[in-house]
Amino acid sequence: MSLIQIETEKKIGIITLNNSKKLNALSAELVSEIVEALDRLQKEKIRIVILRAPENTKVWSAGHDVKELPLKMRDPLSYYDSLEILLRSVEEYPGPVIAMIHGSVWGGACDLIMTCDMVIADKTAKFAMTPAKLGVPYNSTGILHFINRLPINIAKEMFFTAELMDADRALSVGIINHLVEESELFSFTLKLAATISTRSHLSIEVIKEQFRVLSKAYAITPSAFERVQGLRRKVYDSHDYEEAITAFLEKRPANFKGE
Ligand code: KGA
Repeated sequence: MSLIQIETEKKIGIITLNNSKKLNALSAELVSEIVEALDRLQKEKIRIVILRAPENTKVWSAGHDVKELPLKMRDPLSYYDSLEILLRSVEEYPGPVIAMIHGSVWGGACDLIMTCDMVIADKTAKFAMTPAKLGVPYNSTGILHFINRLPINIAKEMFFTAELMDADRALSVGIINHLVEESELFSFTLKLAATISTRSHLSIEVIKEQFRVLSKAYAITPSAFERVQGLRRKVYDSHDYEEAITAFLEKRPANFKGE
């Protein structure tokens, strides 16, 4: 059975994450369905996609499937990790991908909505960036998604506290483009997409690609890159990483030692 639903309405693609039993955790299986859906919509020349969860869901997505993260000694967020494949597929979609948010958004799913081109939400929306809860050395492209979107002090607060940020604050710091009534969430998002669909697809496709290329135009030396990877490795080789993943699986708080 499919973990997502795909519809099209007025040449707008709508992908609904529909695995509520697993709180839409971004498992390799769910991710591959989303990536395939994006490929299919692209082939059908659908120029705008809305990414949503079912109505009345409490959790939009619980983030990376923690049960699929390596337990120790391996980079949990390397280039071919399913989350990373999904983020690149959203970034490279040749038209806007709009995140429509009702409910809480955790960790990798928070990175996903930061990677989407726009975010429309209602008051139930909440956002938490959780690697420090899980002892995860977040990856550099992921950090960059937040640097590009938020003031650095706000991004740091999200990463350092791993607390949920409510919809009003998320609007004020710029995570959310529009905060709308729950009853109007879908109609508002669809109307925004419909407006965009009257503009030049070609122009929008190229402008999106320019934003993508330019927002990544940070040159670092090979040794700086290797240093960052080395620092990250210290984290995923640590007691704290193994302890936090084990604690999640055992449904208990992690006991961090800082080593
Ligand atoms: N991955 C895998 N399983 C998950 C999961 C996740 N991210 N989140 C929840 N589950 C499982 C959970 O173990 C339980 O399984 C079921 O979903 C319902 O969750 O039925 P089981 O086998 O026991 P639960 O906790 O009972 O539901 P709840 O009480 O309604 O609470 C919902 C929330 C979302 C508050 C709670 O499940 C939660 O805190 N989940 C973890 C959210 C999180 O921290 N996500 C970040 C994942 O890390 C991540 O994306 C990265 C890469 N990162 O942070 O660096």
